[in-house]
Amino acid sequence: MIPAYNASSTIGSVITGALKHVHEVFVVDDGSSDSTATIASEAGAEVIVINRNRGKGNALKVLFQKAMEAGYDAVVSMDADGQHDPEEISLFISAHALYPDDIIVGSRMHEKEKIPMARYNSMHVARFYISLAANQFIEDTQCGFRLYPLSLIKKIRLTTERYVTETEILMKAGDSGSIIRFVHVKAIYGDNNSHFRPIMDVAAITAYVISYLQIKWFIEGATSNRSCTYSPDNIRDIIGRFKIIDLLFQIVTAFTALPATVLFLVEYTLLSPVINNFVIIRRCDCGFFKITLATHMLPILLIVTILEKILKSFDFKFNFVDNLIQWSFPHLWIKALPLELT
Ligand SMILES: Nc1nc2c(ncn2[C@@H]2O[C@H](COP(=O)(O)OP(=O)(O)O)[C@@H](O)[C@H]2O)c(=O)[nH]1
Ligand SMILES: [Mg+2]
Repeated sequence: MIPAYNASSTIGSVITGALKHVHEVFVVDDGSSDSTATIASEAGAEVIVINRNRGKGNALKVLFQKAMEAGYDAVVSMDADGQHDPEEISLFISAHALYPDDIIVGSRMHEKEKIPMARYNSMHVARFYISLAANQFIEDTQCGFRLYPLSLIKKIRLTTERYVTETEILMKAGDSGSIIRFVHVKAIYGDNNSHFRPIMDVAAITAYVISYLQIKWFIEGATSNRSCTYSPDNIRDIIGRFKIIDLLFQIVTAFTALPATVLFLVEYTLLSPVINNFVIIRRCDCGFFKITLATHMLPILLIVTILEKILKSFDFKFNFVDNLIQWSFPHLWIKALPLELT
């Protein structure tokens, strides 16, 4: 399944390539002003046209629905802009044969040098928190090249939009006990025209992840031996059903994130003799301290990033941000090995 928006120059070859590996390709053309829909159907895809642009998240929901109605057990999603090589679909299909119940995510993190540094850094920070929310280490949380078992998607209620939805799926699937594996895929960054807005979309993903974790840690902090907190009836999803309340909740949790992590740290430390709370964090063997420290680095990082940008415009070459990010967001998953497929 391919969500597409103004992708007329690449969509044809993506579909032709994909049809070598799968029987059918579904495309959602999302209010494109170019000939994406015509080219997609000429290339052999079934195209669903949405007249007004509603974003990648909505397109994915429409595509999941379509694939379920068509009776499929699993789907591969990929981008329309040529950043994913259709030849690599076979990697996902082989992985699915071994692990039919698990989500398989493409990971590009092994090709750091091919990814623009700002993008790589935001992916590194994102995976730190999204892995904590998903109860397991996920190599690349931002890659749209994935295989989803549809039985798993049916158990999740999706309340977010645009680029947040793919993050929401990983957190909710992992936090309800599913395993998320990865296969290595190529990192392809050419002169692509991205629709991703570096400030607005990163802010939207960050705010959702913070709001999700605060509810998760609130529940985990007060209960013993509980790692999975997600269900479609839990408090986070109830809030998510009301758009304005959800927005307010995300703003409040973003502004209270620093004191809240300190409170969780205290709860983690003081309650440990009585109950086995925060089990996943205990399994990471990192304690809550590193998480609290990392979270307090976020505003510092923002300031350093702005300073570095200003200095770079005067031709001073520094790499503070890169080093600070590697140091502040360490790999926490000592006991749980990354779920790579060999
Ligand atoms: N249907 C639909 N798909 C979108 C939209 N925005 C992005 N996409 C899809 O998501 C993919 C990734 O988006 P892109 O803007 O390239 O983000 P980036 O690759 O992360 O920079 C694109 O190739 C499209 O397939 C949208 O508004 N509607
Ligand atoms: Mg792209």
